[in-house]
Amino acid sequence: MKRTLALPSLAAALMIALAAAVAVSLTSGVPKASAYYLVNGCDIYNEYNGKIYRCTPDRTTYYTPDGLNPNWIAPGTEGKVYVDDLGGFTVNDNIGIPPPAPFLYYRDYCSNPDWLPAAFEGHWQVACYNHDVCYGSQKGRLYCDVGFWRDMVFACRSMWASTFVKEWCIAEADQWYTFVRVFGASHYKPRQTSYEPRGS
Ligand SMILES: [Ca+2]
Repeated sequence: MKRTLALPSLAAALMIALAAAVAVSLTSGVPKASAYYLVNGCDIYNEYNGKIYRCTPDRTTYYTPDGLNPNWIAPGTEGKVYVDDLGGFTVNDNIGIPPPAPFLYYRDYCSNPDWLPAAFEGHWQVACYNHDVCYGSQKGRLYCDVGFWRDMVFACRSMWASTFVKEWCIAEADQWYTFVRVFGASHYKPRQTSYEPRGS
């Protein structure tokens, strides 16, 4: 009987050793700087998801997970943009669209599915509200999504928390940004009333 008990623990020890070896081989090629900030003091090697996030040149935010500088995406991008009477381009943000409802701190503006990690949802309510308002105002879906990323990152960096928690926050913001890029299109509709966004 003692032998049958010993075998699983030996197998477990071997698996742990194997996992450690794999972990070492995976991380050995990743540049690591002290305190996880890379040479320019702004780019980060994110310990939580193993990705590197590059600061924008003005250092106000990071490039999106799909490599865009949020500050370079103009209103109207990937949205409905019309040519006006004078030949210029306008975004139809105030053509028949009622103004948005004000932000209410006790509402939940993040309509996230259960399977999406949401440890920082409480920090992103303003980001979610702004994103809803932006979609409702038809300011351009990509423009709204990169703004959402910028708002979430801002909230992560503003938190009173350890570097690791901030990196965890940015890793989840990455997932949320990817989520709105993939699933946001059907929600990109003009606001119908001034009770929107409602939240829940
Ligand atoms: Ca929610």
